[in-house]
Amino acid sequence: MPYHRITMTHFLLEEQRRLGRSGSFTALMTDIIFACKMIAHEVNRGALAGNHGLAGSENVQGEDQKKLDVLANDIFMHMNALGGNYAGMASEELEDVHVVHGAAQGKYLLLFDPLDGSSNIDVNISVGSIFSILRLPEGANTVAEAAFLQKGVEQVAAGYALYGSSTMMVLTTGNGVNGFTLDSNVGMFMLTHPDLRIPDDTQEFAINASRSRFWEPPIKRYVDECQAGKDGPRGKDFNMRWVASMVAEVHRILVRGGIFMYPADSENIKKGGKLRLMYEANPMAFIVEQAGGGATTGRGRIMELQPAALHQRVPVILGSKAEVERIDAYHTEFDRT
Ligand code: AHM
Ligand code: MG
Repeated sequence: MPYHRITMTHFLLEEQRRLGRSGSFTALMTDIIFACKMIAHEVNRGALAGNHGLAGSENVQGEDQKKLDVLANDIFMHMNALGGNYAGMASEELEDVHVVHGAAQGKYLLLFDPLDGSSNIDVNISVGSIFSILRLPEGANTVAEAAFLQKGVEQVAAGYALYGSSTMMVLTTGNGVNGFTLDSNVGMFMLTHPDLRIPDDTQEFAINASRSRFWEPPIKRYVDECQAGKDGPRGKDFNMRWVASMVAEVHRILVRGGIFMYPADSENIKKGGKLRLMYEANPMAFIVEQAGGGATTGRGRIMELQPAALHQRVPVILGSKAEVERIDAYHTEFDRT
């Protein structure tokens, strides 16, 4: 009976009561939920809305922006500024932090990637929005970049919206991970995936194998061993996936286990890696760890890195805990020799 389900708003209110949290957290999540519903609507309309293709501009990372990157960013900025819950925001699509002005300046900072995996938009493959919420540091009277440069372990909440065959939101506030599916008939997210836990046992890995010529030996060793299958050192066959959409990959791992890797390699290391620490790696690491998995650069826990810049990039390896520990061990062994 679908109408016996718990809505995301009621879930948040219940969690607020249970954990003795203030109502402001529920309010700020409401703004994010609105933004994601609007982006879902635009993504779903696809070519009908004339939203496909390039915007004709580049973002701060020198990447071509798609029309939907720009639109999703505008929606996220607008909806989250309206509620007055945030003191500042930072986005993959904006070079500098955005200070939210207004009488009731909020206590939180919002970092987001409004539309991750946007190379998939024009081919109708899943994309998503990723967000990370931090507290405005005590005594910070200016909302400059420095206020945002907090370690991942300081995150108050993190989540993503997945615009896939159904629209979902997955959220952690540091108390497990819960998934909600949008019932588009009534316009509400319903709790469908309570207490998501990443299965320990896995036989699936995700990596962009076209970059194998650039990989470091520990990554090459791990992938070679997976590919060797039953007759290799792992003694079992593995399967491979690559959606090129991190939200979709992380979601698959939350549901059926596995590992996702965008490691440092000899080519991307000049920039520090491919994925961005503050609005891609940290929120996903928080979610994955809260679901019982692990998240590392190969040489340390992602959430313990001290960020040096807003758009900093990092190597990312996350998923089933035993696999993450194995890859860490391969790096340690390699670095020792
Ligand atoms: P984006 O933020 O510009 O969309 O880039 C991030 C995406 C991730 O979602 C995905 O894992 C990766 O880039 C795909 O990279 P590649 O093009 O090398 O397959
Ligand atoms: Mg991105």
